[in-house]
Amino acid sequence: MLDTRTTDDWQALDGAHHVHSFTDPALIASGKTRVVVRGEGCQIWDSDGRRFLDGMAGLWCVNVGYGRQELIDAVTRQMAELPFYSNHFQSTTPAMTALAHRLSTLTPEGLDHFLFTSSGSEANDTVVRMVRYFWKLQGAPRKRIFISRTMAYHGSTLAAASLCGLPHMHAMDGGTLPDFAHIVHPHWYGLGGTLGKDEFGLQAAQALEQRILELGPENVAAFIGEPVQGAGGVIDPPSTYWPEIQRICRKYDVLLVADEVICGFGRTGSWFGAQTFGITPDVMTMAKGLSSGYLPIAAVAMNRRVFETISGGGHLAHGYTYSGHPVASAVALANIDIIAREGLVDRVREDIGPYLHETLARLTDSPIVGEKRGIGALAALQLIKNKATREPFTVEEGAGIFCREACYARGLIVRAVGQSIVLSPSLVITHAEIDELAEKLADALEETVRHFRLL
Ligand code: PXG
Repeated sequence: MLDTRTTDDWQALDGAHHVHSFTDPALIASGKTRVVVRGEGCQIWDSDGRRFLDGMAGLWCVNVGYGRQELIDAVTRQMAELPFYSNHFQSTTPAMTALAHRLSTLTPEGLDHFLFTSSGSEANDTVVRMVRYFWKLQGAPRKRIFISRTMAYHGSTLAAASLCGLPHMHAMDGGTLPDFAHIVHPHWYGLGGTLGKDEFGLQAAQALEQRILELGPENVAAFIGEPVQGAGGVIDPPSTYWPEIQRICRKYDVLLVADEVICGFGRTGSWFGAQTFGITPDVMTMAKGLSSGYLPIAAVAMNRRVFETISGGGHLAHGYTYSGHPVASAVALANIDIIAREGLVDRVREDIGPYLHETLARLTDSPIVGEKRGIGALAALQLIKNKATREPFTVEEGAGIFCREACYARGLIVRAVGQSIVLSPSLVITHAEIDELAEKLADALEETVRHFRLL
């Protein structure tokens, strides 16, 4: 049936009934909902027929681009054959077992066991339960504390929100749960002062050792971090950082958990961010690029030590109705096939990653751009009031949001994280699209410079 509703109709209905994620409800109530109706490659269209270049791949997730017939076919086939069966009580379906096997060929050495969930938040929540269970079975039940970082995003469920290092996430419902601690995030430009990058990377990692010693290693269960912090503003750490974090975790027998929800499936130029940064975590979570967002699916990967320990505990009192959902598993398998067949991981590392970063580096000539950071198909431009002193814009000045809106007005979707403009395009983005993105962004930056009278 042809739907004849207009943008105004959708906005009115939306304001009346729909509670949005990470949005001020007042904007929705006043009819400012953007109604997105179609996607193809790296482009999306709104309900007024306006085209946008999607610099965010949806929400850091549409790695293979929109409109892939192969994924639609995989869904249709699995729907017809078996739309649902669970993995509870000794059952499986071929799609979920095949996906677990396929993932074991892609993850770092030893991470061969997979527990499926439907979202990154559930995956990280699951990690909190599994890791505490692991230590209990290891005879160390006091090891319960999780250490994460400021500016981290790990999800919106209770435990995942406690893992986050974003003050507004904690402020909403009165703080974190017990047994969550945070250390500083490794952002050299913002926090490094006069230190060189490598030295700062080591210092930022050594904050973990200090915190473990303060809390007592006998109380610390795990450290969790995104290889590159995404929603916190695309913070790629100095190369000294992750190996030092790994050394400290091993020294105190603290499990190392990599949250690969954004970094997984090619985004940093390897299948997983851990591989890009040369570490082997004990546990990893993944979501988003696992299915390129076509259906909700996520996973927790565990190494042999973790898996064998929790297997020794008998009946596992954990699971979700949709763990390993066959249709989501089928689309994830087909998505991984596309990434592998089209060489998208190598493409990020050797082609579009370098091209994106070279192109964006030219924008640092702007008086408002203090730093370009990121790696592979993850990038950010830090907007700054005074380049010489690195004086930042305040939240009230809102340079980030001003520039983001200027990008939207030019048909480019970007994210503003604080006073940074963040990009995470599909891995199929072309050079011509990167040129278009940079042109629109340069223009939006110019408008922002004029608005804040920086010339
Ligand atoms: N870990 C990381 C690193 C994420 O980026 C999650 C976990 C949670 O995944 P789910 O599937 O439960 O959303 C995420 C999600 C933003 C933004 O502000 C980013 C995410 C979610 C919402 C907003 O860019 N990433």
